[in-house]
Amino acid sequence: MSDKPIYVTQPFLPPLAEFAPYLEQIWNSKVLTNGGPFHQQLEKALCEYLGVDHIALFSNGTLALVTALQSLRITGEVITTPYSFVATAHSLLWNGIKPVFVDIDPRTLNLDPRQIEAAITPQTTAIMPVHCYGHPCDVDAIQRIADNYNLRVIYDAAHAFGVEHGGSSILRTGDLSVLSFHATKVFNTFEGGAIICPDAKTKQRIDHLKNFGFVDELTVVAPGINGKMSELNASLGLLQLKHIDRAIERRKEIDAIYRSQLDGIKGLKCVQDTGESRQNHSYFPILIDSEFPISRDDLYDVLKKHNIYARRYFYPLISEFPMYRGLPSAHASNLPHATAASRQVLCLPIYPDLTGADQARVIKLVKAAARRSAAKAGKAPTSPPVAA
Ligand code: T4K
Repeated sequence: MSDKPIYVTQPFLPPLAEFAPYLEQIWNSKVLTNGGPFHQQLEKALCEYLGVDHIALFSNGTLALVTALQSLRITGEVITTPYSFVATAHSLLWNGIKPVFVDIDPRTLNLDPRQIEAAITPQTTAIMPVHCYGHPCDVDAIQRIADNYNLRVIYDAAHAFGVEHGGSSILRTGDLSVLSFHATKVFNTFEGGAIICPDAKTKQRIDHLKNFGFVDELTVVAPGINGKMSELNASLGLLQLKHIDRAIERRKEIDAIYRSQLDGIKGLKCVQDTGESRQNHSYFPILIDSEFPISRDDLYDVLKKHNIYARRYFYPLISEFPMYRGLPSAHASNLPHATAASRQVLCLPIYPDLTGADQARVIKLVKAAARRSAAKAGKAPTSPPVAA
């Protein structure tokens, strides 16, 4: 196996020389954290870029989720999706809240609003949906239910940096939205995250909560956590913003090539957008069903054997992990669409530095796997033949 490894993603990093002046400034000022100048500049710059009113930066998306729930004093039960990264539900457990899993819409892979009402109980206080792969949830339907039942809505928008819906930021919907700036995300600050909130008062409460609950030197108003973003991460964020449009543009090109090459292969479906007016192409998930000549796991293994590390996001479902599977809502019979998607999904490599040749390697292997296995099973090829 001599081919170089290709991972599901690789962080975008600007030229190192461009980062040096930021580092110099940090070294000279010796202001490393606690809301320094880069932190303040990045909050302002992100509000402008994303088209939102208030943003509170965090050291990662998970602490931002935990704090978002605290800031709205959410308790009891929260309705959420099992088809996500574990951090979504973990943030509920960290707050002593019971997650109630509701199935996804098989077309969008997001929380299905039609299933939410049946899961509401007197203990329900909020809904935590996820804009999975950066494709917006049905925010209008979710808001209608929330308004009817007096529930709060906190979006896990970890995948949704820069995504717009009807010409406006998707982060403006619900009560709060939470972003992740982890290395694997469209916009990264190494580690990082943020809460987007609609008003200054909520932002102030969030800012207290992420700084141990300190209001001033002598006043602590809540048992807050240390969730602050450092100056190093914030300065990188400022630099990343200069490159982000080109990075998303490059993702769009890669996405288009996958679709043109893979769409139409029997048993393989490229997950579609949900009608967003601006996409970010954060992931490239395909669904492999029984009409494809090999299983999703066999395809994963074939790629791995050739040093291509596609990922099964999100398998297993959150509801299948030991700390959740005892919940009544975690039963597979309650979650048929999420269960099916988690067994079919494979996320193919997509990131700005993925070369055309590397992407061609991925596509060729997917097509060849389908063709060879079909031949072995005596089936007709499911895709146009490719050179060996
Ligand atoms: N909500 C949702 C819906 C999320 O998806 C996430 C995170 C969160 C909340 C929580 O946000 P954070 O607290 O993380 O800010 C990764 C990420 O660690 C995680 O951030 C992400 N979601 C999740 C979907 O994926 P792993 O365990 O799959 O990551 P890992 O280390 O296997 O990385 C994947 C590939 O990326 C590697 O094979 C190579 C490449 N990579 C990764 C890192 C970390 C690099 O090239 N460089 C790197 O530094 O979880």
